[in-house]
Amino acid sequence: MSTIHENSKNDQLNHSKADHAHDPLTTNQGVRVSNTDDSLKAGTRGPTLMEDFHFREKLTHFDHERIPERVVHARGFGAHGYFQAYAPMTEFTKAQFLQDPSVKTPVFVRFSTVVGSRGSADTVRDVRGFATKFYTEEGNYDLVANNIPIFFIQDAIKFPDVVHAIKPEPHNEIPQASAAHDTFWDFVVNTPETAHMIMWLLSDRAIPRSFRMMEGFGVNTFRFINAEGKAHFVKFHWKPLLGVHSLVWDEAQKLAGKDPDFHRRDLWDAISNGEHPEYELGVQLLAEEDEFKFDFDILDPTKFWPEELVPVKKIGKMTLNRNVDNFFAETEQVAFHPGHVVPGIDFSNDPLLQGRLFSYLDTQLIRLGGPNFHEIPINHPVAPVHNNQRDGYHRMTIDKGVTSYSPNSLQNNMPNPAPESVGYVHYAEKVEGQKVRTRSDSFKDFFRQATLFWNSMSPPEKQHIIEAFHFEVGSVMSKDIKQKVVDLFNHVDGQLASQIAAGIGAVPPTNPGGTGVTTSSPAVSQENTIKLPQTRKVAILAESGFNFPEITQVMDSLTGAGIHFEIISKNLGMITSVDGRQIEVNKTYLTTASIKYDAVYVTGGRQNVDILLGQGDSVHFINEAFKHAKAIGATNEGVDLLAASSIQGVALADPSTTAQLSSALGVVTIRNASDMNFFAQELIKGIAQHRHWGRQSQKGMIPA
Ligand code: HDE
Repeated sequence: MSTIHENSKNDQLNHSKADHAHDPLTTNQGVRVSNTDDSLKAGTRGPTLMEDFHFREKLTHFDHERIPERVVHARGFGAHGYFQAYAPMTEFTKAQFLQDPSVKTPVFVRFSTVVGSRGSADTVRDVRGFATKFYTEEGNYDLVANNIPIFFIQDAIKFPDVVHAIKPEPHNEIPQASAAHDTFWDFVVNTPETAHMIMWLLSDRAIPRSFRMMEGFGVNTFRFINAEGKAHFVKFHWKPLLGVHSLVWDEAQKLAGKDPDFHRRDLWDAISNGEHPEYELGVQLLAEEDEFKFDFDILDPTKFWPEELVPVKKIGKMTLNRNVDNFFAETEQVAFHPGHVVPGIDFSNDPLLQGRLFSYLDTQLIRLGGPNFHEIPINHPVAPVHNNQRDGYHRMTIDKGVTSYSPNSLQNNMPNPAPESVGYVHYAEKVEGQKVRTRSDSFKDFFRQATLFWNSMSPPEKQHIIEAFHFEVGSVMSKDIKQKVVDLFNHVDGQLASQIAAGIGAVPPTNPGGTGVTTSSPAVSQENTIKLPQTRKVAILAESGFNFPEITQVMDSLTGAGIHFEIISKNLGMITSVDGRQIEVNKTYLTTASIKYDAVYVTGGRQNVDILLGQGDSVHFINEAFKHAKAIGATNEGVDLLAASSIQGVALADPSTTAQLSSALGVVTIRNASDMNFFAQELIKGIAQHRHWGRQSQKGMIPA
């Protein structure tokens, strides 16, 4: 079988106008246009004439530029890349793209939020979509995943209900991109199967630091089928090589105003810088005979398979290495569908998955204007397409010949069905049953895994969940709904319910409840993730009067660790060191803020620090970074700015000591030192930690 090189898809997608950049402007009929700035008028001050075909065509096309946004996942951002398997997966699946480690299968990924409209902010609290299209040599395979491994509901027939409840309320279209309102929580308290998903939604998972630092989960149970027809149940995972990291809520909210494009900018910049995000594809495999081995139903999409029970086997790696050329043509027009599978991948009877198999094609027919959207370059497979489907809106293919039916003898019945050895053959699962509209009893445990998740959280993660309840449910108007939230989560954990009640003015449970589950699943806590300094971003606060060797030594060490930095100053332009050397400023306190960085460094120099001390913005920058638990470093006189801030509970380097490093809770300082490398390495360690939760107790005291 021929090998597909990622470039072949790239070439196919690259029929861009850029190739004709020097050709003159034309109409859509190819007629050259000599003036596109003035409409055709009867006299310079007279009326516009109907016969101005260029004007009419230009305006008509513009008037029709928008297509309906996706009903959910409207705001998204995509990138190209490739996938490579680690080793043949022949034992479990015959899918070709999972066999040969030398084959690079082209992919397109679209990350998204679920609830907000196309123009909403990136950093809202929400589930993130993580949809991947593999352009395999056997046809397109779509892994349409989310960054949370479970879902709100168990049956797809309830999807319109949960989406209507969480979307802005219908009478006033408020609030945008938020679950913090009455209709959503009304749905939750009346739908106890949502309890587990709510725990995840109110956890740090719903405010990721970056698309590059997010896991992906196929959520539904699928099947792998090998060449002998043997099946295994399978759950899909994406594991980012940079680890799983989140923002804090205050930061996420502020970013929504100061940089609504925070996540898309982060992904775009990383790929442009050659820091290609990588994710390992993992599978949890379960033999058919083990279907009933667990105390949850493996077809229930409100349950995950704890990794400690079913380990994740890493089977390949995806690298995202190319930004799109055109957002609309690629990211907006891409159409994913969990039903786009290739031989070797099949479905289970998960009732959410079964419903999804209907919905995606249906919604795309209206969104993309008819049945031919598979011909749009971003959706077109690299595998050849031959069938008897014809016509319809926007047909691109010019089909030849007289037959568009089967069987036919005029063209030897072509195109002929493929032999079973290569064609898609559905898994011959035996199915029997009465037609019923009821749910299996095995789906009726709504709370045990919610408790398991709660037990698995570290103390700061638990605290964040409680604060999220206080914000979300605290924004609900109905006292009755607020009380019912406490009652519902008392089924999960009595202490959790009491803590929720305390912040929202509700009555704590008289009989603290729970499920009795005492186990935990360490793999779901982000505290146990990979921690690296690479690709992190540091703000360097500096004004004229800094020490050139001091700042450049720190900058060099950061660069050496793969960390980016920006110089932030009162004004754009150049700042001058004590010995007259200049550095260019990247951002001012107006064009950026601490929330856009992972860490902050204050450099020394008496005059520099005296200016910083006189700027409320500089002090606020430090306070905010401290409150958000980020690494903070200062050298020499720079430590004075930290001393003047509201930082508490950590010792700073003493002016009387020489080159003695002080480092606690991610605050790293040194005075009277000439070699900065020692300091920089300690700061880099602090940056790699992502956040320093030991400051959690001081958080409430910091005015920022
Ligand atoms: Fe989707 N979902 N969904 N979903 N979904 C859509 O399809 C739907 C579900 C997911 O970047 C829609 O083309 C139903 C789970 C992603 O273009 C729509 C149910 C998971 C994306 C739809 C679910 C997802 C969508 C809207 C059963 C995680 C964005 C636009 C309750 C595994 C793909 C579109 C992109 C998009 C239906 C639940 C992931 C309406 C009926 C579970 C990542 O067809």
